[in-house]
Amino acid sequence: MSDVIAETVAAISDMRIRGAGRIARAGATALKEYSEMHAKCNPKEFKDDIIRAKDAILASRPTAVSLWNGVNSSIRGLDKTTTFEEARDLVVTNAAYFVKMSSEAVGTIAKIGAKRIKDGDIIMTHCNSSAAIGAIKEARAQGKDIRVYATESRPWRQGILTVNDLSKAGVDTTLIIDSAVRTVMRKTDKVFVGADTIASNGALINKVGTSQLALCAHEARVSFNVCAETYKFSPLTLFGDTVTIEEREIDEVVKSGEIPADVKVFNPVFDTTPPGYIDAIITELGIMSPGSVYDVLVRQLGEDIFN
Ligand code: RUB
Repeated sequence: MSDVIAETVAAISDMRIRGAGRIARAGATALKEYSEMHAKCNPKEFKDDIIRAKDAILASRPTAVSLWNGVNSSIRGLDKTTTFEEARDLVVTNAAYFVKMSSEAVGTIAKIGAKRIKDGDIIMTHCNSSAAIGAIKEARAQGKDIRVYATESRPWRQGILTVNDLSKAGVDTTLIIDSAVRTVMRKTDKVFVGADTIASNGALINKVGTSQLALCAHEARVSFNVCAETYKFSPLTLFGDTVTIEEREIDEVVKSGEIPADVKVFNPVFDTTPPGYIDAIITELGIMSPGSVYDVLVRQLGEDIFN
């Protein structure tokens, strides 16, 4: 495996690069750089190398379909190319387009999402989503006086990144432990979270604990908003695949020797929120209900759906 692919796979696996949007852009960028530096060879050899690289990147983290969409859109049309140059240029152009489009989508979601946040709102967020944080920061930049409760998000504690980012942006931010979600929901007006994957039925797969925020929001009649670029929508689920929920090492939860050797540790890092608990999915195409995800997927796939 080339250095650029191996380094990206390692960085995604050990979470130096994390968050569904970022890993997707990292995967596409790695394919672009690998193509640019690939020595001239026969097209078949190049295509085989790219497919191997794509598969290695996909194996780095299994849950976020953004990664799948990022790398697969980077190689779309590769099988139809006939020369090395044509194949290389296709991957470089496709990957660059994905990176640009996905970054712009986050900016658009921030603008649309901010309109859903009113002056005086108290918002709860979970983990560390650049899309959700973007909307909150945009609302603050527009001068809205808002407060945010951010969950710690054990075991990786991505909430620490979130509170640092929000605090720097001048947002009145309070860190809470994950088990305080139901208690604090009573003081909350709106929940804003991100997405790793949205299934064709509108179900949300995001950091473990997201479904607890959704349940508590439902109970307290607090609106539950998901900020998600449409490349987080999963074409795979349209054709019956289920989403693999990543399980990570137990040493992320307990230190060695801390618990008896016969005690097992289960460390799923994502969970599923049923569509009925979601009020709005805020995308770069606009705000939609979970029931619209199917139509967007069908439109995105276009003629490919019949192949
Ligand atoms: C991060 C997480 C984020 C989504 C969306 O999990 O669950 O909410 O990935 O993030 P992890 P973004 O830290 O395990 O990657 O909006 O930045 O794409």
